[in-house]
Amino acid sequence: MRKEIIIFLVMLGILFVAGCAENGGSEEPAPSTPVEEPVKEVDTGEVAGEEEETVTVPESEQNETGAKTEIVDVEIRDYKYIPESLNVNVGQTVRWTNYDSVLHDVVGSGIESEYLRQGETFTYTFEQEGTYDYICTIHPWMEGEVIAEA
Ligand SMILES: [Cu+2]
Repeated sequence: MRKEIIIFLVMLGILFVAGCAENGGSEEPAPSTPVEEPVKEVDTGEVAGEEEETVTVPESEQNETGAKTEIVDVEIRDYKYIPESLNVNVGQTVRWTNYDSVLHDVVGSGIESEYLRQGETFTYTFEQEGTYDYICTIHPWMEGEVIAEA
């Protein structure tokens, strides 16, 4: 009987030790909670990066508006100059484009283009301030003007 009691006590001791080992194992996940806090800091860093990307978009738009001031377009469409009256700064270049299937030209105030076929362009740079009236010599009722200001 003593041997059975000793074996019983030994088995109880093994179970007790095993229980302590399991409790010790269950305590290990607890330290994992502080690990989640550094992850939140990384998230705020990513948001700051997205804000920097949105700032770069307006810079490209500024470049586009700067390029538009170099050449100003006038359309020749349906026997009209569009716009009929145009204000530019001295030194700027105006580009006329004929969108009609018939010939047109741009003549007057020192401006003299060739006959422009459909899709052809004519450019003139206004070096002096003043009002430049011009017409189409083929259709003299077509009138336009460019006002160059210093
Ligand atoms: Cu014409």
